[in-house]
Amino acid sequence: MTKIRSSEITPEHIYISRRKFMTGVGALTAGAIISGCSSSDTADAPGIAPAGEKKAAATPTPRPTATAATTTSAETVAEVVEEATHTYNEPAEPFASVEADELGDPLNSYHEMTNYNNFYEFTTDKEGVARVSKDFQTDPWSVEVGGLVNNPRTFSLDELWTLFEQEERVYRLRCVEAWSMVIPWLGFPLSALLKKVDPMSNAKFVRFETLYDPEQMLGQNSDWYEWPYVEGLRLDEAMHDLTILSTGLYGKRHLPQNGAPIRLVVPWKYGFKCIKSIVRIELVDTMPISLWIAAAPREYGFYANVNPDVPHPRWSQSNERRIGEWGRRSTLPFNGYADQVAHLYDGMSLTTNF
Ligand SMILES: Nc1nc2c(c(=O)[nH]1)N[C@H]1C(S)=C(S)[C@@H](COP(=O)(O)O)O[C@H]1N2
Ligand SMILES: [Mo]
Repeated sequence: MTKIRSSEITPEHIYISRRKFMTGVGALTAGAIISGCSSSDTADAPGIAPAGEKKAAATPTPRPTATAATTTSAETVAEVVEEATHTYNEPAEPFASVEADELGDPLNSYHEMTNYNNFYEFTTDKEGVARVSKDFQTDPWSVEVGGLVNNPRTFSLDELWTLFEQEERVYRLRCVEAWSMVIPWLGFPLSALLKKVDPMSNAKFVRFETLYDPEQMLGQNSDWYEWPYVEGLRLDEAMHDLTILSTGLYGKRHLPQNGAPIRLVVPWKYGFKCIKSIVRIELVDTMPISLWIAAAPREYGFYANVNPDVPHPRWSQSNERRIGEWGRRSTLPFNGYADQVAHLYDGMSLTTNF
């Protein structure tokens, strides 16, 4: 089969490889898109090692050869996703249609993504989240969408899977703690959901809330934070095509530790914006106060755009540790998505609006 350089498929500097899946009929439209998000660790907390096997130390990876629109792997991933969509059963094996992101960085393993997590509702021990959250009940589930909208609506889990075309998006995830991963998410653009509820013209921000259930989420019994976890985006950030609601990863529906059954993914921002296990989405006219802003306003801003030039008050953000690699790599402005998103902040100081 013909290999096509990604640069020949799309004009963007960052090409996105996107696979679309028609959940209703299983028809496959292979578009050219994708790009990755994700990930994490506390480079600055020595002694914390990611779970999972180490990948061989970063061998230079060739520029990605893009997956043309008609490869077998696209069909395979479509089948896998269709099965997950119709039955909510995960496919036996984690599956992704590509091996690397658009920069050529290899995907992190399924094991790494599901065993090294931040989910403070369960525990602050990254390697303990998977165990502690194992029995978290995520079905039935519904997401209430309201506030300044013309068509407020509550979506069932089933509707979230069937009303929206599920896509694979490979994104880098960069935690504010200076670790990162490359993750093949499943999900759909947040804009698709927002269009269904029809935001009013005075809506300026989107506010997201995680489930509050201290009996299941024992971390919510701690007074250190104001629960439930809240995050927010400006409406134009929320409508940007890179912003997705994610229902799974590696072709499988989410496990509790990754924010089952549905979580936000905004690849150009620090990972804490990617709020997990969402139950409420509200369109509002004032900037939401996130859990992190409430806890430490000098350390965590509303925008939280990945920015190597603005240090966290307690550590540098100029470099990061990719989980599974030895050594460190430079952090890219907007986590490598500047060409697509920098314009959203034209005329704003990225230092005062951190
Ligand atoms: N509700 C909730 N969402 C959350 C968090 C959390 O503690 N609670 N942690 C955030 C942080 S700091 C990061 S880095 C990412 C980690 O996502 P992952 O565990 O799926 O890699 O989730 C974010 N979403
Ligand atoms: Mo994070």
